[in-house]
Amino acid sequence: MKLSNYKAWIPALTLLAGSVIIGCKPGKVGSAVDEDAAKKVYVAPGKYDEIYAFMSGGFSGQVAAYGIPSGRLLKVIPVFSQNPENGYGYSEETKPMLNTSHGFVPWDDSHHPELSKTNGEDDGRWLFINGNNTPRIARINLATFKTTEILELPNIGGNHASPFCTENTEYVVGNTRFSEPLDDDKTDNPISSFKQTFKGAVSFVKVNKDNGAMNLAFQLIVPPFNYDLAHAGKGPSHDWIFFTCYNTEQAHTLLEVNASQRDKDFIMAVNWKRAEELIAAGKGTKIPAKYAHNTYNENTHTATSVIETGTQVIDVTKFPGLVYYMPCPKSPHGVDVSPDGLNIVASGKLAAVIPVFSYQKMLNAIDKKQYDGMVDGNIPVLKYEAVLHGEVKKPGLGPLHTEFDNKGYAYTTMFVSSEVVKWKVDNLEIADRIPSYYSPGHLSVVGGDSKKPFGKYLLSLNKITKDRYLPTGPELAQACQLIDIAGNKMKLLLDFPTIGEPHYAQMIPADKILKNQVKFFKLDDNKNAYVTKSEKDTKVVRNGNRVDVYMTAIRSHLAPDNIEGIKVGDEVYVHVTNLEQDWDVPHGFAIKGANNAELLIMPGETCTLKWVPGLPGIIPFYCTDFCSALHQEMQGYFRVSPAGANVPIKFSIGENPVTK
Ligand code: RUQ
Ligand code: CUA
Repeated sequence: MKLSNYKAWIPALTLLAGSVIIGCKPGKVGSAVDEDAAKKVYVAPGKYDEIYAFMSGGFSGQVAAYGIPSGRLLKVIPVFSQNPENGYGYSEETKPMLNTSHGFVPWDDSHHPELSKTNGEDDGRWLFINGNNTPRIARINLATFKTTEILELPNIGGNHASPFCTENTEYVVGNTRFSEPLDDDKTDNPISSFKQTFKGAVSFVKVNKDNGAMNLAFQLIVPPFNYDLAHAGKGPSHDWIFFTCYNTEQAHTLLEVNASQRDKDFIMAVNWKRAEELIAAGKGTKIPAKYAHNTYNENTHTATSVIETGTQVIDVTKFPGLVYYMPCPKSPHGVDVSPDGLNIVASGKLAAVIPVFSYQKMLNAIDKKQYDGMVDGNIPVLKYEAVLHGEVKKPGLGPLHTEFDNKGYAYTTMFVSSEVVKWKVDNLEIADRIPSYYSPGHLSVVGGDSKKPFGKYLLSLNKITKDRYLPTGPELAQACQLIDIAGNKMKLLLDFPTIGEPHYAQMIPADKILKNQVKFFKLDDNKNAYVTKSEKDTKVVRNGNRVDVYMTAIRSHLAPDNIEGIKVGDEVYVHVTNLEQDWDVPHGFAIKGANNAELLIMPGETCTLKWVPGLPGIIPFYCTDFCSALHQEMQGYFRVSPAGANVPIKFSIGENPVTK
């Protein structure tokens, strides 16, 4: 496609002029916006947005928070990737967050942000997100917008169907995309032994309801398919969680062809309550496993990484009533549960219809043993017709994901036909469709996977950008579109670019987040092992070739700011405590030539930069965050002497006479 509809952004420009026009090029639907679109996304200077959108950064490994409806980027929250902007994964305090059983892994591919839920509603406490590649689940504290816990998951490859919360966040659940032999299978298995030796594993991570702490409670060993996505039941279906599986062909090569053979794959329905009971009754088997569990303590401002061993597993083929398969056309991707918990919507990438399964009919079919064969000998496959509520006919091409509003409608993305389709859940009739540019993957409605959707806005998270923005070389900006769903007809409001790949997003009314905001950390509560609570306590301590610098930062100086006696090859740890006790006064810290990022220290926090000076000389350091009128004066010097030198440790501030 050539760059032909650059006028798409004209409406945004007209905002500046305070007037509104239709930014429409004749014949180009892609540029058509309603007359009042500009007004609807315009958030006046100094005003807050109504909604937070938490968007996964996809292959950036991060999460970003945006204001909706403006589409303004508010913050990038580092999760699985090092972030030099604030030293996450570079400072001594945060490095342990990225530890795994494979060692330090400073990147991942994050797909699904999931807000914690109470009674099936988003409660605004935590945001979970999966790391796909080296399987992990992270928890972000939404009071501080910091990642506070990362739990690795053993026995799986590709933590894609993850992390999905049960109705009260009893568990966050993840399932394997790439089935593989269990970690303790030490056989040198050939890949061709897929059907015999590969396994799937569903991980149930227990979440402490008071503090959010995660623990791997148990794993269910399931047949080796590719498990793609999940959603837990709610209300009547509270006890169940549903997964899509593709590659029920069990191919291990050229899946494009070989995993698209069967007309129907499966939805896997798991009764997690029953699994919990089996574990409580001692039916689990303990198997060896090794996985990292990393926790960031908000009082010490320090992360610790523990390698946990062992996990409890249940082989689902041994316990009837635990797992059922429902046939589902064809290579299903998303699976979504309606707000009342009664309908399960599956989106088959290659399917011509959207099947909607009835929870009640599923129970009846189980009751009456309406089976259509077994998987692995004794996992029942329920009859398609017996469990079907109905099919949405002619929805479009390439359905991927569905969310719901507060008026009984569902919205489904169509990847191939590039549109969002609105349909009524009770009669399965299509109510509206709107083009989306281009090829939407996920969509997000405010509260759209919860028991009480808020509605009003929908984000279409698009995979292909083409001509939507000014070109930026071979790689174009990532594309996201805001759609107004308040009325009968959907209306395109805004295009805005995002970080990484905007894989999925969850949106929540801002007041649920605002009320918990931490404005600064109390210095009195700072329990960091290297905290310095006042300037008079600053010091520099040598211990062999290790030097600890206890430094403070306050507008507008770092103390001490003249440090001598450092030698080439020393391991220098600079522990900087920000003494400020006020909102929005971070200080930064950087050292010339340090093979490291900067630190960005929040008020009341302590952060540590490790530096090994390689050359003798005078080395400046400074505050990197423009904190005050005299920010540019916030600087100092190290004197680095040759390795064998005899210069004693000496540190000071304010000893130099002011030059007249
Ligand atoms: S999947 S584009 Cu990684 Cu969420 Cu559907
Ligand atoms: Cu502190 Cu600039």
